[in-house]
Amino acid sequence: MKLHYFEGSTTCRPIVIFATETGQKLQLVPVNILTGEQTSPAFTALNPNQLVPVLEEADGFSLTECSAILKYLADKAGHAAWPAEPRARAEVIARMRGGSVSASRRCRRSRRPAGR
Ligand SMILES: N[C@@H](CCC(=O)N[C@@H](CS)C(=O)NCC(=O)O)C(=O)O
Repeated sequence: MKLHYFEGSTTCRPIVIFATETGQKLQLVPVNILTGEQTSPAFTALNPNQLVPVLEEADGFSLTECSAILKYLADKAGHAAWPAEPRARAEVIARMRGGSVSASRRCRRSRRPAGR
């Protein structure tokens, strides 16, 4: 699997950590969001929203959104972090939604020029 990612991204890092923890090999494909590589035609074809992370399988299946990618990886690994029991699963969704929003905000803030 390929992960299109940016080294300093708070939405990419959890995926790299979780894949490592669950023994899933990722081929890391750097996308420099500071120089605008996320707006290239090739990357835009992968994610029209022009955001990392994007996970890409060898058969062409691709997935955006950090929390969706984490759940997909947990399903593939049969990991308890993504439980089948409805209430436990709903709690994971609630916690991940909060984490994703604040991580994404932190990421955008860190890219803003000083003083803005
Ligand atoms: N909701 C998305 C947010 C992804 C996101 O904000 N990615 C940032 C890096 S942390 C990005 O690619 N920014 C590029 C840009 O703003 O042009 C997710 O959770 O995956």
